Amino acid sequence: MTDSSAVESLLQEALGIYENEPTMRTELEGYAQRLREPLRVAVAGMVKAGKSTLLNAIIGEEIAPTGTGECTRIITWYRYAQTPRITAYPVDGEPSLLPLTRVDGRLVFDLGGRQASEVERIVVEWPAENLRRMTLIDTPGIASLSEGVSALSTRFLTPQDTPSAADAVIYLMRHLHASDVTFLEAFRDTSAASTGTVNALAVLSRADEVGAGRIDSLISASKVADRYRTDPSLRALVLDVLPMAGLLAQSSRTLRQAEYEAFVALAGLERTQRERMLLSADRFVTGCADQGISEDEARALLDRFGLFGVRLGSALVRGGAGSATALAHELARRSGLDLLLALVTRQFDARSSTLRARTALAGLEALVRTHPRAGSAVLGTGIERIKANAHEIRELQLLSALRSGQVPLPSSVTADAERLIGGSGVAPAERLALAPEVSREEIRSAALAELDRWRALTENPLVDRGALEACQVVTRSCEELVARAETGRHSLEAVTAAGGHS
Ligand SMILES: Nc1nc2c(ncn2[C@@H]2O[C@H](COP(=O)(O)OP(=O)(O)OP(=O)(O)O)[C@@H](O)[C@H]2O)c(=O)[nH]1
Ligand SMILES: [Mg+2]
Repeated sequence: MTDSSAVESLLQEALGIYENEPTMRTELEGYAQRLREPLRVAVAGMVKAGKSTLLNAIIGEEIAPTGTGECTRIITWYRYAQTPRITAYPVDGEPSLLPLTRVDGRLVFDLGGRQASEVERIVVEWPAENLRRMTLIDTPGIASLSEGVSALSTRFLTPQDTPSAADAVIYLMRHLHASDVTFLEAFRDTSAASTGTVNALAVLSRADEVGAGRIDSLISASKVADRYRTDPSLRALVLDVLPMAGLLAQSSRTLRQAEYEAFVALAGLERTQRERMLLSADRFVTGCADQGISEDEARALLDRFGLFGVRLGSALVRGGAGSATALAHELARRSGLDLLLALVTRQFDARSSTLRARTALAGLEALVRTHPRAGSAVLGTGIERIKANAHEIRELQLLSALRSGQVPLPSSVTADAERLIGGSGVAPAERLALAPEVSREEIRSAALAELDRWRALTENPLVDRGALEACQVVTRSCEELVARAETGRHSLEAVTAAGGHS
């Protein structure tokens, strides 16, 4: 039985036990619904970290409000639908549809005279490909200037008694602050109840500003991200850290022909002249006027790409980007967007059902604990049984424990253990550190070698008791890899079907 179907049956059982309690039923039905929907990924971080800009880059359109408007203070959901629609849910009263209004290509939310504080949430349904695999939730900045707004996001993402409204989080930060760690700890512990799993990705955002907009800014940002990746306080809380120039990513995904032509004009200038122009925003605007690019156009280019993006764009055209499409692809790649999307695929999509099942289990666990009823003890037993059998959940728990240094494994094998349980991605080749295109036979033999090694460790009397359990989880992961390579199947059943060891 897959995680989801076992959890779904348990939720059905719970619906029977709480039959006459509408509030509990609604909560339980909500968890069941979440199992069937795409993964919910929140974009979170401190105020002005670049969350909405990044979200637009992922969606590929400028639909989330960025900058300073009122609507940046409202929690906004972006769900896949074939027909665009925006619905506002007020704190009091019935939901209402908002008009689909665009200004300069950007979508603007017209609240119809309401204040942002009167709106509980906005739901945007939008036909964007990336929303098919995950529902994105844009959240107002944590530790924002307005305490009320900050508290809104914190309550939403890290509530006291229920699991988080998000199954996973992309957390943006410009520098690592104590409050980032505090938030990520709360997200891990609340969302996962007592399970202690890790389900966040960190983005070092606005990476173009790290090197003051110089062309090598992204390299400097990568070095900072590398440092954060090994930072002891962050390692146990996030699966990975990635630098990103979100503004560049957003603008490359929506690059216009006229912008491409402006880059071509800049690339055609004599070198010293161009470099002088690109020294500051003011010089750029003045210099553009001499080239027949109006002040408005020059400012728009800066707003959309930043000085770094303008520098990089014209350098890429000089380097041979021969069309708007070619330039857009190259800018998106350099911005870090492609890597982030690949990471989301590896770490979130591939674990989607596990993460959703985990949310539902955490919700049910909290509900049974706070509202025990005659017969509800059986639900607790059911939760424990699923958790013990749901190997993917145990992998996520172990990952968090290994990374926070709680497991007394010899350091020589810790990195391999992390990788085998999916720390670098859950695909077999990723777990075994093999090239993506290797044959199934190669995967099988590599997995068998690992299996032997980890079995030997579990049988070694010198291995500490605390480490033994970890070795058993890793062994189980190896068994699954072998079974999968042998049967070509992709689930826990593969092991049982192969007559293996569970
Ligand atoms: N240079 C640069 N500016 C950026 C980048 N990402 C966002 N910005 C700018 O930073 C400002 C804030 O960006 P938003 O995307 O609105 O940030 P946010 O985190 O959603 O802000 P709040 O929702 O208000 O907390 C805007 O003016 C963006 O244009 C980036 O990668 N580079
Ligand atoms: Mg925002």
